[in-house]
Parts: sequence; C-alpha cells; structure tokens
Amino acid sequence: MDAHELITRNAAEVVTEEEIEALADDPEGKRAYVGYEPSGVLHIGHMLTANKLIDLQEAGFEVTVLLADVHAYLNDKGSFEEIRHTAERMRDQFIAYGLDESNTQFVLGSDFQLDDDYTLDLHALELETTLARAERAMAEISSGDSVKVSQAVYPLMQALDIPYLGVDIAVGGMEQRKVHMLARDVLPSIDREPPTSLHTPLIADLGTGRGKMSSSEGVTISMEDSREDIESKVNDAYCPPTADPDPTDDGVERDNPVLQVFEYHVFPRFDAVTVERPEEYGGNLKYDAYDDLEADLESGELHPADAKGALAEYLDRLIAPGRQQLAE
Ligand code: NAL
Repeated sequence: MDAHELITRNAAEVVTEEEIEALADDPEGKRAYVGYEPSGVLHIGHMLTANKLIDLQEAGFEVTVLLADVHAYLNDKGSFEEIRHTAERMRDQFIAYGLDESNTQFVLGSDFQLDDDYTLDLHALELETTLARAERAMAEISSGDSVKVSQAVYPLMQALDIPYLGVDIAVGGMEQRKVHMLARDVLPSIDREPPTSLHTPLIADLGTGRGKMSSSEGVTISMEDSREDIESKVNDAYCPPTADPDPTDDGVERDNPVLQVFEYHVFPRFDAVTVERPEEYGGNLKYDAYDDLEADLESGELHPADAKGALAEYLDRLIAPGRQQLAE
C-alpha cells in the first residue's frame, strides 16, 4: 500500500486533500499527533484513532500522543491529581495495542501548557475568538448543556497545541472537526500555520446501531473486557441480516456496528479474516478484504451469528495485549 493510501484509508475526511497529497509525497520524518483526555483504560474509540496512527507510522510518519491532562481537567473529568495518575496508565496500553514504541512520543499537556509563552498566546487566541464559536467547537466534545468558561478555553488550547507540538497532521475523530476548523481559522491571526487535519469516522453504538459509540453511554468495548464480556457484547450487537435498513422502521437511520467494527478495527490490523463455520453450514470462510465480507453478509451467504463469532475472536486478539498489560 502506498503512503497516500495508508494515510487516507478509512478516513471520513481530510482537510485538505492537496495538503495531504503533499505530505504523502514526502512522509519521512513528518509528525502526526492525536490528543486524548486521559481516562485510564483504552476503549474502542481510542483504538480507532490509534489504528490511523499505526497506518501513519507505516507510511513513515513520527507520532506524538498528547495525554491531555489539562484538557480533561477543563472538561470536568476530575481532580488534576486523579487525571495525572490515569494518564500514566494509558501510555503502556497504547504500546501494548501496537503503536511503534521507537517512534511514538508521549507528551503530557501540563508539560508545556502552563508555560508563560503558551499562556500569552492562549490569551491572544481568546481575543480572536467569539464565545459562540468556541461553544460550537465544543458541541460534540463536552456533554453538558451549558458550556463553562473552562470548556470555551479548551478548543483554543487544542488549537494552540498544534504549533506548540510542531505537528504536520492533526488526527481525531469527526467529533473533533470543529476544533480543527477553528484552529485553521484562528492560528494565522497569531502568525501560526493552519494545520492539516484527518478525521476518522464515528462508529454507531454497538447495541442499537444508532448515534455514536461512546464510553460514557451505551455499549462499548474496552481493554478491561474479558473474552466473555466481548463475546456477550458482540452477541447482543445490532446486526440486521441484510442491508435492510430498520426492522422497527421508526424512521431513525441505523448503521450496522458489527460491519463498522470489521471495517475500521479488524481489517486494518489483520491480513485476512477467517469466519469459522461447521462443515454442515458450509465450512470456514476466508476474507482478504472488508468489502467481500460486507457483500456476503448482505446477500445472506454469511449469517450474522457467524460474523459475530468471528468479530469477537478478532477483537479479543486486538485487546489481549492491553488486557495483559492492565493485569501487571
Ligand atoms: C485532543 C484532546 C485534547 C487536547 C488536544 C490537544 C491537541 C490535539 C488534540 C487534542 C482531546 C479531545 C477529546 N478533544 O475529545 O478527547
């Protein structure tokens, strides 16, 4: 796979295509980063952007993971001490998950975000940004109805981190896109380059196929899950036997989260996927590409129960090293 394909595969959006093409022409030594509010244990949302970081490392990029302790504090996630402690645990899990240790730099936000220069640059961005704009940028990141002043400062710090970390591509889920667009608009006002960004898709809630999978509500998968937990969550997942939209037909669009997890989590990390079936049901099926599995599920050749059995197996393989790490 060439660099451009590694960078863009499974991305929901890149901003801009021209900038990405220029990076793909000469990726060696370029730097990509993702920031995470530390939560201690990796869940499937972290794993989705981590897959993209692994792609980027394979394409020749160096990677920075920002453990955004100050951001988590501003977003009301606990005391600063607690957050610092959970940040420590995440580093080892990212490595267990498969990030290349020799080329991943982990940075704590508080290592540079409390410096004098940073603080003055932040105030300069505050002067350039309306509260309404900051609030809109946070709509899909903070859950409360009313945005606190701390949560309006949050996206400005996220924007400012990009030049401070010296990165060439900012990676995040689609819920981060408005922060990145804000960064593109306001950074030039303080003589900083607007960042190139790449956004990964949002995956639907495993149980219902509606909305987006999140750690705070609905069903998610985390590195703490046992094999049995994974089997039972995947077994209960929404997975209609055909592309038929919605059996309940209440007009709310649903995605098939089982297919999404195959597409965004399993196929990028395994060369091929084997679905085990007893001989009497046709024997094992082997897929080299996601599209073939999707087509078989939609035609009825592959039964949802068999697809789920394989999904639990491969998710378990992805999670096992992190689970082991947590147990140490
Ligand atoms: C991501 C987050 C926090 C700070 C960042 C700074 C620079 C780049 C990315 C960053 C976390 C993210 C979240 N906003 O919702 O988890």
